[in-house]
Amino acid sequence: MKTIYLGLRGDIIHPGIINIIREAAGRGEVLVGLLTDSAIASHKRLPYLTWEQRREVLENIKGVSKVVPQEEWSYIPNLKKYRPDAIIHGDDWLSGPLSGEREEVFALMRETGGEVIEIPYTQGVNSSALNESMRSLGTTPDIRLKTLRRLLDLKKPLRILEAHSGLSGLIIEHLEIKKENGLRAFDGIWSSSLTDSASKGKPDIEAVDLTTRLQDLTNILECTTKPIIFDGDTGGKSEHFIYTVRTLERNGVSAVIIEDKVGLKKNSLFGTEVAQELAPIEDFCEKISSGKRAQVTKEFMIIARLESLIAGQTPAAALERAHAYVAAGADGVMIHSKEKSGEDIQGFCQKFRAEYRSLPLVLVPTTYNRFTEQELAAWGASIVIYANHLLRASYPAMMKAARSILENERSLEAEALCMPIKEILELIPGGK
Ligand code: SPV
Ligand code: MG
Repeated sequence: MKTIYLGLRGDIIHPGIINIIREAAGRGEVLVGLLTDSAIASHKRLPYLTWEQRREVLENIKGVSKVVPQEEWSYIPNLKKYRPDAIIHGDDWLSGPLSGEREEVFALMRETGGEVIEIPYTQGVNSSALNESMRSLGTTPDIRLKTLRRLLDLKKPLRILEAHSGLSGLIIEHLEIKKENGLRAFDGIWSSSLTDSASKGKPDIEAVDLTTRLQDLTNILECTTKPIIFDGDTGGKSEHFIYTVRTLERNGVSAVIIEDKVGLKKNSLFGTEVAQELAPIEDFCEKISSGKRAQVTKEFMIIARLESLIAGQTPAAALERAHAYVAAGADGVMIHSKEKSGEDIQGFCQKFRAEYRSLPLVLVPTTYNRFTEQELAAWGASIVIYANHLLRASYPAMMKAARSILENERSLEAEALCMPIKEILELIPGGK
């Protein structure tokens, strides 16, 4: 009996997949190479089902003999490992992003004397289109909440961008660019206190109460499915923080980040002469552990934000606080700085990673923005947050249009600065 290799994502089973399994089974034993979460995460959005769940489904489909993990996006390592007599694929890879894979597979199979079977692609159904329509149906709070931890296990660093409205959330949800090694997209959303308050014309001093922050968050939740990290400011009093934690969990938020400042909170990037006062270590630890005790799910994360560098202290002082916060139950730490050189952050990361090999470490490179994500990951970053860029990009664009209307006493000239009405209607689901 010949062995026929079939590489699959297997998240959404549709008639096209049943067809290719049937075709393969007619030619021999079907060995399914089931892509692992990390193989998929490098190219496409994370599957809805875990690898084990997907394996269980596939093993029970008629015609499948065996399911093995395919750890890489490329078929090559598994073809070398299992040496099947043939590999089967839909002819959709004749052109487009998979054509490179096809060439590699042909070359290898020629070398090993194996066969490449191409069958006509089942028109009208494919996983990508189904994935897209599933996304439009949304997600559940439970699935969304867990996604951040799943992603943290799979790739570094996670790329998170700030949203302050449904519209900005839609950009993060849908924007993808094609790169040589697959599609590139954002992994999740930062709900920023700075941009949330600024979009309301208010200062970033915890003046926007949690209820109002959550109303805005609801707009983002309603039109997105990606995981959300919530900027919890100082977290308020421990007695109040426990309610915040539960409310965020109920809404499907994956993590809250709270900062160790006391008194009237000012934005960390604000150029004040007077340094913000840091919370006594024990008080902040108590807040973290109250939050941890209060949470209902095991996946929700409380991340402790260290403001030591902002307050003019050394990386060593920040590390001392990190020790205490982790011991109090923090699921990760964020280290912040407004130093452009990035030296202080790098110094902290080095010390931190020497002690905590895999504990999530969050960086917010607003000022030290010349470092790429890969460089920050090499320092030890698990998550990179672009904390305010959509709001800061939108304001000058709005100013330009407003100024043009004032200058010209009509909107003809401003038209070129604006997206066409048709496009904005198409952008919003159900808007047409
Ligand atoms: C925010 O986005 O509100 C933050 C990050 O807290 S920062 O503005 O850099 O302090
Ligand atoms: Mg903030």
